Amino acid sequence: MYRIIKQDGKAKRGELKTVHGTIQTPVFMNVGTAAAIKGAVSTQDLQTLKTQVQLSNTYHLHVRPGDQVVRQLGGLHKFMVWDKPILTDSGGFQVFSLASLRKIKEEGVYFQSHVDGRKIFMGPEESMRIQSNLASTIAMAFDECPSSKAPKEYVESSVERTTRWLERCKNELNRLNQLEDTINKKQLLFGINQGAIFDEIRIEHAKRIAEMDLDGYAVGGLAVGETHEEMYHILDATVEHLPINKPTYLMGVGTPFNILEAVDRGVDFFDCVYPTRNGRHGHLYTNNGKINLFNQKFELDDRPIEEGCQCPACQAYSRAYIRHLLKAKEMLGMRLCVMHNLYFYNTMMEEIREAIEQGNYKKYKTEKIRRMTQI
Ligand code: PRF
Ligand code: ZN
Repeated sequence: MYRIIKQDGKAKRGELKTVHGTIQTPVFMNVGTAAAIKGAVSTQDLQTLKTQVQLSNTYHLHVRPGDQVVRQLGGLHKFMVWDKPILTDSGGFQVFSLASLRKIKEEGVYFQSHVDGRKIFMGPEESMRIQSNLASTIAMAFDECPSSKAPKEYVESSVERTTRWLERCKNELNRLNQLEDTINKKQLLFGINQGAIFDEIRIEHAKRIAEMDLDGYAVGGLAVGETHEEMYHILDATVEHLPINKPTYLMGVGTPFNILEAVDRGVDFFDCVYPTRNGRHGHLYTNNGKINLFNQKFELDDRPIEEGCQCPACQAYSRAYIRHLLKAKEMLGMRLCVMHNLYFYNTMMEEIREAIEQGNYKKYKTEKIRRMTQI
């Protein structure tokens, strides 16, 4: 059950109660694609980094180790030793970005595994069965994410198929949730809005899926090559047609700036590889902007990554030392950087929630952006 605690303009401060605990929103979900946070960060570490939700991927876990393996070991929570909520993405998007030789048909998608070239078929029912085997807290609907450059006629027919797929997802998950040996019988389903950068298609699709009474609604198909202005425009047009009393999730977004803007347009959930991927490359987020620890100027810098930061990296180590670790390709270097970045994101989300509660979100957003862009 989702409830709004406070609204400030369009910004929502909410909470989603699940069988794995309550999620305070707006929230950033930490990406552990293959049931692992890249950068040697453990689920125990995540507890100290204020992570509320972990995100994993249906496609990756189906290919390796196999969702049947995870199921036999008691589900993803037990497997990775994480008792808080987990959201699984449906596989659609990853199939489109990773797999080769894919063929999209009404029944689903035929493709070759990026690991061993094996031929695989995945449709709405398969995606739901895999996610049910993984026993995540929230399952995502199986969708197609058309390119931001796709012609309007293609996007129109693709979105219609995604709607039919959503109905099939809903029916299949309902069935699975009633089976005796299903691990998580309370698995939630979020639908996904698509429509590339065409307002009318987005709005009509939003209205269609809003009627389906799902547990939450995602806006997919953004941050795939369109401009930031186009993304904000689509959010402005679309989010108001999704049910306000359900959580809204902007998939795969984004920079701290994107998150601050999207919260202001009513988004509750986010996920993105930026903090982990950038951390592994020594790119660090601070309240005074991004820094690159490979830069020569940090060679003798004995200050922490960010003064006052309570993360495990900043509590103990200097920029100079972490820079050395990175240059020596020591795993600890990446690990410390990823931990700092996740802590930065999760702390920003905490500040966002606090600002909405106080009713001064706009002021907070303006000030945060000003600080982060000053250097
Ligand atoms: N669909 C799904 N997962 C996603 C996306 C999508 O459109 C995106 C787009 N940014 C990220 N992850 N299923
Ligand atoms: Zn830190």
